[in-house]
Amino acid sequence: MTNLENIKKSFYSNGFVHVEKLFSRDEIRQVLKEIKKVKKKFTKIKNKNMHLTKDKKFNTIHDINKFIKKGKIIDFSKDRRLVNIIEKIIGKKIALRNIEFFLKPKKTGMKAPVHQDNYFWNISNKKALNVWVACSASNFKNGGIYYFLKSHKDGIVKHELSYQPGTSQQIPKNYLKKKKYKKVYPNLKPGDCIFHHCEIIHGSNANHSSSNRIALVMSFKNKMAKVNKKRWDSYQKKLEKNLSFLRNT
Ligand SMILES: O=C(O)CCC(=O)C(=O)O
Repeated sequence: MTNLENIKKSFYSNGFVHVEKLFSRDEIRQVLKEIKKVKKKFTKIKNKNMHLTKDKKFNTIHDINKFIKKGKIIDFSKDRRLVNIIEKIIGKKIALRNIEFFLKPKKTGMKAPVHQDNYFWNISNKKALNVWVACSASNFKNGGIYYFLKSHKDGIVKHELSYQPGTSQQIPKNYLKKKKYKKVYPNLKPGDCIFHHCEIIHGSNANHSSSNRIALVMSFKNKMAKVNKKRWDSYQKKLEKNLSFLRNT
């Protein structure tokens, strides 16, 4: 079996696959420099795509691809090493959906509530995934991403408002209690990537540690994959409810 076939097999069996050292430390340093620049830009423009911690540090910034059109981060989204893996998993001809930063600063970085990405994306044939690029170490201690193993096999689950910034909906605790999935915390080094299925249940804890946990997240879909319009519209209303709650607190 080729390496790409092993990656695909692991992805569909577990719901995610951890690929070590896909990018070099030097490439990650370049990305970190760009992240700094984007943060500066967002400090000036302030909009609904960004969420701050209680001590006013950037926690998440979404829709980065609407604000930057060139540079190392955009190059990453077209990088052959990445594209080969994505095409093996969801089929040829892929489209970038979104680029986000999950910056989770030390001490005050906020949790990402437990969710499934496809609850937000509404892609009917599920030919979509997230690429989670570690730009720092990421593990159990510093609020690293965690997964409920094989949970993508059970389809979309009911969510409720999270009342949290950055990830507006969450899966109720009693559902997870009933299902008894195995919860795993991958241990990533800078340059490692995770490719995760759009329906794997996942989240991350607050970062109380003394080290930042920085991730660049890019989502892709197969070009032919269609968004379910009715579900999309219904989700937009739920998103607005969460945003409105946050605006008024
Ligand atoms: O990085 C995190 O803390 C959460 C990221 C996430 O939810 C995602 O990549 O879908």
